[in-house]
Amino acid sequence: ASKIRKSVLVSLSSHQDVYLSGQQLADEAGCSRTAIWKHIEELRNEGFTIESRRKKGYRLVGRSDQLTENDILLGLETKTFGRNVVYFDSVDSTQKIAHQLAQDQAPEGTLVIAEEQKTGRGRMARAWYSPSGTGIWMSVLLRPTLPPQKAPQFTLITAVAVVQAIQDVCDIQVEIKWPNDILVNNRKITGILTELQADSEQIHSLIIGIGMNVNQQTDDFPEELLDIATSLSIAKGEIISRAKVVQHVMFHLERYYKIYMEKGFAPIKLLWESYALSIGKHITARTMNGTLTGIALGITDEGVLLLEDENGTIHQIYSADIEW
Ligand code: BT5
Repeated sequence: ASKIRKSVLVSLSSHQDVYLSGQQLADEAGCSRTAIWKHIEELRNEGFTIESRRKKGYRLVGRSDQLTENDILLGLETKTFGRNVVYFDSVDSTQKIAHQLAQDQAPEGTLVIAEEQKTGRGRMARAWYSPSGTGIWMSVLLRPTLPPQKAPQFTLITAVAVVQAIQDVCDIQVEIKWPNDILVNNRKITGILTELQADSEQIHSLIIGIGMNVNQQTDDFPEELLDIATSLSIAKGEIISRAKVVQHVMFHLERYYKIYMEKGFAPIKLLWESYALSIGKHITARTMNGTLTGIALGITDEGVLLLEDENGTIHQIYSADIEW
């Protein structure tokens, strides 16, 4: 049934300037006219605005900004990433669901996405604010054949993909703050959380969580985020299609994942550094083992941050929050 619905949607969206008769749609989808009528109703329930005119047929006039499977699939230009969509109106955390699906043998590229997260999470058990209707809260499942030490690189690969997706859709200036923040005007617009299931030799599953503020306006943020967070819509001054952002993130993530698996981290590292804010700056890094200050020299081929302190000692930092 969902295959027919997709076919109807594709027909309608590729002929938005004309009416298509029920018969035409039925022929293209290979089903009866009665079935078409039922699928049109279903599509309307999913938020598509479809006009119907007697004797003329149907025409797609618009869509609401939803993130259901069809919203994401229509216009998606990937081979595998985001092809299997698991959607929720509300969920505790898409990371948690993706971990479960990883164990249930879900295919690589599976995308778990929710309109709202009740207990969205950041690194080190911090909370990630994920209200309904305005953001993108999603987790992507990957199964690279790599040792677990490579996992942190995926945060950086994802950051590059997100930057390019934002540039495609919104054409605004964004920057990366090592390791997992994407900033606009020095405020956080996206956070990335890479988790894994692995043994000591090999990654079994990588779960990449991406939280993007898209259509929030200033009043929508809670007090404690007012000074540190922003959204694409605030930066751009218009409402942004979330489905389109998701499609572009999937496209670039798939592309960079392929480049990475074929050519290694070097090409990604170059791009990453071109978007990074912190390199060359005097920074403070708060790690689990204490605080370090010095100059951020760059990242290694493993994605580790190099910090040179005032004695000239170079420290390798695997995980930290940085400030400058
Ligand atoms: C992160 O952690 O930035 C990773 C966020 C990952 C969220 C995604 S959403 C889909 C998937 N499912 C999940 O449950 N999580 C992932 P971290 O670097 O630890 O930053 C967390 C900090 O960011 C918090 O302590 C707040 O200060 C701030 N913060 C929380 N919500 C925010 C928001 N919506 N926008 C900007 N900043 C936020």
